[in-house]
Amino acid sequence: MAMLSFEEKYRVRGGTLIGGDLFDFWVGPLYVGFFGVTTLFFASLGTLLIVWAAALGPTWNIWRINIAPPDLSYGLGFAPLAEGGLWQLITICAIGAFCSWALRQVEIARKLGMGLHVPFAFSFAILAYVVLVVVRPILLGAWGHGFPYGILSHLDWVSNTGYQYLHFHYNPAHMLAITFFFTNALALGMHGSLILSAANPRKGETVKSAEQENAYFRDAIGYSIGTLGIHRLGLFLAISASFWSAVCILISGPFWSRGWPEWWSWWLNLPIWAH
Ligand code: UQ1
Repeated sequence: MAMLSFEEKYRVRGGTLIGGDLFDFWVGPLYVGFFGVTTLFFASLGTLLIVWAAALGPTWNIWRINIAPPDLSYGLGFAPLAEGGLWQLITICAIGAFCSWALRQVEIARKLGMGLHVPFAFSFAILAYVVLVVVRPILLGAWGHGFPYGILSHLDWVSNTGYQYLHFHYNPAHMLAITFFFTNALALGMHGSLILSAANPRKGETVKSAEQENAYFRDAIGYSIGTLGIHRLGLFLAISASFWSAVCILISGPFWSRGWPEWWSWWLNLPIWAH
């Protein structure tokens, strides 16, 4: 593959977090790095363990394969491989791969003298996963509270866990998370369409600039957040969606074990209503 002219300029040694020059090179278009190697190690081992666990199960139907966490009776101990132990090892590999990937993002950003916004953003996705399979299970006292690895089975888990709290939409943190997901989709829809509209002028006309982008929104709603601002807003909305998702499941069980509709009785019990 031909190397782009700017790639050569930026392919410089250094900026690594550990290991010095160890693995500090490129293979084809990809940077390797110490954490590229650890990512590959954890991702490959984890995938092999998933295939092994699937082979122990009753089906190769991709929708129905299910790798369950240990039974609640194992508490926070290790379980035999075929009884959730593989789920535990797969979870360790997943966290190893995700954290390696985040550190790889840090090393690449450092090499290029960029900010650490990408690994910062990605860490919120890792946080949401770790809350589900590590933090909440520990607070509830058993690995069995983690979610099973399977396409349909993890959906069943979400559904069952939701109904356990009667109506999950009454969870205030869930409300916030959904609001951020929807607003994020709105912002990206507005941003993507605005950029494409500026990049696709009438036939024969030049591509439009940030001036027209700003003017469009000032005309439409009297306010433009600006070209840098929309990206700050997008990052804030996206990490907030992940953050409140993590909070909404973390508080369900460890900090609130009844139905979520009942949580709102604090509102009905305010002393300001006429009796
Ligand atoms: C916006 O104001 C803006 O600045 C010119 C953008 O940058 C290209 C945008 O993409 C969008 C969507 C907006 C409008 C957003 C708000 C919150 C008013």
